[in-house]
Amino acid sequence: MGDIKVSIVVPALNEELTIGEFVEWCKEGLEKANVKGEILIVDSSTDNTAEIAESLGARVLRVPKRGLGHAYIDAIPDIKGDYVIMGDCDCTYDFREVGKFIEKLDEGYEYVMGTRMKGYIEKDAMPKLHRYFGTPITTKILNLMYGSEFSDIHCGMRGMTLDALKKISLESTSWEYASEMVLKSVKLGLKITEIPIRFYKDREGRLSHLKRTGWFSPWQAGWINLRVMFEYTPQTFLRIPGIMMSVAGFILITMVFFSRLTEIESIFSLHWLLVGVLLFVSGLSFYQSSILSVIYYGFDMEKVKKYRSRITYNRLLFLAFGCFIMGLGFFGWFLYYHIKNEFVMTGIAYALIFSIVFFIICIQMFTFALLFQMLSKRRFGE
Ligand SMILES: Nc1nc2c(ncn2[C@@H]2O[C@H](COP(=O)(O)OP(=O)(O)OP(=O)(O)O)[C@@H](O)[C@H]2O)c(=O)[nH]1
Ligand SMILES: [Mg+2]
Repeated sequence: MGDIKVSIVVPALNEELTIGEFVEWCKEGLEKANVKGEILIVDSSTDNTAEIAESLGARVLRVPKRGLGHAYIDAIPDIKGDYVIMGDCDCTYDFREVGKFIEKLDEGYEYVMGTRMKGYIEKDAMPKLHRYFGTPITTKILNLMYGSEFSDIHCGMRGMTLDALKKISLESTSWEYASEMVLKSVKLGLKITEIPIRFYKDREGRLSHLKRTGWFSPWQAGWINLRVMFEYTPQTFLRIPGIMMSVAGFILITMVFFSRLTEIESIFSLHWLLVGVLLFVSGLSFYQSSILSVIYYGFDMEKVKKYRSRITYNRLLFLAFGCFIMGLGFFGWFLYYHIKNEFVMTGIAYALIFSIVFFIICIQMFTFALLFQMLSKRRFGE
């Protein structure tokens, strides 16, 4: 079996209407490409899909019905080829053209994305909502967030090397597998290309699973795909705003502090101090979360090592302790004058707020130190 070059891996859920023709298409595609391949149907059907597929020479892996993404995850240990071509078995993607994917993989590309948008879309094959709204918008958002140039992130027909698929280490169990694979291929620095494909409408009598689930399912699919985009790159939208907010907050807090110290009548009142605190504290947690996400995923090991060399558990704990001492200092200052003024709240209330600020930063630093250490240990084992 070791000489199998290509595995066509396709999930199936009650597709007896099309599975026979689909397997024939795959065989034709592999024959045209002149490669030895297998057709692996990841089946959760209750109809005759498995029997039909097997009778025509496909290999069937029976899995529980746990979503499209999960079907792919289940299949990985059973894949025998060096190349993997994925898609649906509803004869909407033209697997007779599987050779185009194999050619690109032979050229050294590790992830080959099909694109319907640059290829051919049969009339009524794609609902207008998907074609002109959902797909272009989510594709644009992903490109913006990940610096990529895909034209159709929801295209189900895609090819990759088995190594690339294993590196991608799919986690999504439902439709969001589509975005997860695409964005991870970028994050992992795989060699990527796109090829135009042909997309046909569903056969008479076949109702797409998306439609079977109800009118809300395209919206749900869009939403879970969007969610996953944010999940894998928090640093993209947290790092810079985090730095900007904490610097602005720090400047405001310092201004208020010095204007109180010199007792100059100024515009930097208590309200500005509160704005400063809000900016600083939220900016800091944005920044900290961005660092934690970089370490957790480890997509960019250079960056992980850079953080690791600059930030250490000890340094963070000392910083937290320093903030605690500062908090105590300000609190003592406040208490001394507060008692002296017979508990009348005067301008000394500022000292109380400064002490609260330091206590909050102390807690933030301490919890960050713990999470940072836990994740670094996971990643580096030290
Ligand atoms: N094994 C398995 N296959 C599934 C599951 N859900 C869907 N499939 C199959 O995966 C492929 C894609 O399914 P869907 O994303 O629901 O797509 P669809 O029904 O073609 O709907 P469109 O998005 O309109 O094309 C089809 O071949 C389905 O039969 C599942 O839970 N388990
Ligand atoms: Mg389909």
